[in-house]
Amino acid sequence: MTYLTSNQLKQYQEEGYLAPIDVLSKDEAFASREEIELIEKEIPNEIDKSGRYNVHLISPKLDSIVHNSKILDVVESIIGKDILVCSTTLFIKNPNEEGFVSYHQDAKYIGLEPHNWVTAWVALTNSFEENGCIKMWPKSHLEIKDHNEKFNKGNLLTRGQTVENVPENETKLVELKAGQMSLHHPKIVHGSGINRSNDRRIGFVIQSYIGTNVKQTLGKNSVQLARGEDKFNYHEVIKRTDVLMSKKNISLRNRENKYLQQIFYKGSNQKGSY
Ligand SMILES: O=C(O)CCC(=O)C(=O)O
Repeated sequence: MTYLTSNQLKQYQEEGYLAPIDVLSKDEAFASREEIELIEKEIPNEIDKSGRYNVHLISPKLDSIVHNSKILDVVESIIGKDILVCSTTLFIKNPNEEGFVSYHQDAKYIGLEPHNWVTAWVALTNSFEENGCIKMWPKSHLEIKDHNEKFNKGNLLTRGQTVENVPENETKLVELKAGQMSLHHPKIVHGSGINRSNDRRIGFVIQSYIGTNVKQTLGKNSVQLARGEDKFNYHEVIKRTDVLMSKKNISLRNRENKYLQQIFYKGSNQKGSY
C-alpha cells in the first residue's frame, strides 16, 4: 500500500492538486486505449460527445482502473477509507480538432456535497503541453468563483462554463506520461488547450471518488463501492462489469448518462453537445 506522505498531502491541501503519481504501467495504459478504440470501432458514436461518460460500465479495462488499489490508496489518504465511485469521463482530444477545456471549477456544477471528494485524471497517452494537458491554477480552490456559460465552439465542457481572467502566468502545466495520474480538488480552477500533436490525447477521469457521506444535490448518480463500507446508502449501487460491451451494461450506461445530463443541464434552457 502506498498512501500519500504527509508532504504530498500538504501539497494537495495547499495547492489544490497533486501530480504526477505512477499508477499504471505503460502497457496497461496502452491496453486500455486499445479497448476504448475497439469500442469506438465496434459501436460507432457510442462513446462520442455525451456518450463519453461512464465508459467503465462497458469496459473491463476501465473498470479495473477505477478499482485499482494503487489509486484507491492515494484517494483514501484524501477522503478517508469509505470510497464510492461516482461516474467517469473520457476526455479525448484528437489531433487537428479544436477541443479545449475552459477554466472552471468542478464543484460549481457537479452537485456533490459536501466536498469530500477528489478527481483522478489518469493519462492513457502522454499528456503534455503540445497535446493540451491540464493546467491548474494553484491555490484557487479556496472559494467558488463566478462562471460564465459560453456554449462556445470547441469547448469540451457541457455548457462552456468559464472562470474569466485567470492569471495565465500563475497556472501550472500538469504534464503526465501514459500511466501516470493527477489528483485535483473539487474547487481548483483548471482547464486545457487544444491538441497540436499528431496523436490523440486521452485522459480517463474518475469524476469523482466520493466519500460515502456525499450526496448528489442536483439529481441522481448511481455508484459503485470502491473500498470500505457505505453506512449512509444515499445512492443506488450498480454492479461492476467483466464483460466488454454487454447489451445489459450498454443500457445501464445509457440510463446513468441520462441522469448525468439532467444534472449537467439543470436550470439551463440551452443544451450543448456534451
Ligand atoms: O482533460 C482535460 O483537459 C480537462 C479535464 C477536466 O476538466 C477534469 O478532469 O475535471
